[in-house]
Amino acid sequence: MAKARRQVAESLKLVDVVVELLDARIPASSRNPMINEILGSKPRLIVLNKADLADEQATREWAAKLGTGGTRALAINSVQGQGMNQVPKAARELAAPVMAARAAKGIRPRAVRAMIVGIPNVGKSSFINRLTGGNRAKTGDKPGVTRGPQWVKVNPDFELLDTPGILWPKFEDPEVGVKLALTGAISDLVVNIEDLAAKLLELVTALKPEALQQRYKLDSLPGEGTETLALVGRRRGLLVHGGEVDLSKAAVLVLREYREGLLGRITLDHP
Ligand SMILES: Nc1nc2c(ncn2[C@@H]2O[C@H](COP(=O)(O)OP(=O)(O)OP(=O)(O)O)[C@@H](O)[C@H]2O)c(=O)[nH]1
Ligand SMILES: [Mg+2]
Repeated sequence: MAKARRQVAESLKLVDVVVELLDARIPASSRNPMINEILGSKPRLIVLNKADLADEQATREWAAKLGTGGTRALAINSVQGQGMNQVPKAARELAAPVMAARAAKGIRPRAVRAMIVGIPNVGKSSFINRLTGGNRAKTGDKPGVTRGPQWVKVNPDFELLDTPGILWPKFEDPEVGVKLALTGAISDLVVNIEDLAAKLLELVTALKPEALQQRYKLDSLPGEGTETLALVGRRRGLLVHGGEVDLSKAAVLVLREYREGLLGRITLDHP
């Protein structure tokens, strides 16, 4: 974690703007709690990525809440590209004061430079690839060609640092840990997936019960996650010998369907 922070701090010196990627389904939980300390006063564009999987109204509220006091906030989908075309313009506007100060000192104009930061799996690589149209920096086929940071040109006025900064999320709060695991920032291998799926079902029962009832054709929802998980497993015929529900298979199914957006667009953090 300390190493990742040091790398971000080093890269920060090279850029005019930071693009902070958050998961639109969990804008609070996917934020590094030290972010303001790490990024300081550098102009910042907050990008709510995976907006296609999040509740639209909640995303609008989050964008309004986060995009204040010199920080801009945009909602995008890095896979399909929705919202992406606003990024270079927003970065240029954020960097305008710095660019003006450079010009006033007689420094030759150059493209606005930005770096991407975000937690694991938030979509940093997808974002860079989509923004640059896969036009990544050439590294050369001879050793010794690459010296210093690699810049990827988005357009003549906007360049991205090729290496995204990884910022670890906060694990201490169990509620945050669950949300990070649900959205894929923490590997399923380090959590109990039956507990995780049960927790998801409890969250969705509270937020969008009709989505669960429709998806799994359930007349009523028990409220207790493991019981709901058993109902889902029975509905889908995931049984072991003796007719008991295979909770492990049911958990894998529910988690996959949530992550693919099949339960609907559900935001787990509320502004
Ligand atoms: N639905 C949806 N999926 C996305 C979006 N952006 C990225 N993904 C998916 O999220 C997963 C992680 O994306 P990456 O771009 O690899 O994320 P990353 O931040 O580079 O991950 P690390 O390098 O492991 O830290 C992939 O399966 C992407 O296809 C998005 O806007 N919408
Ligand atoms: Mg990546």
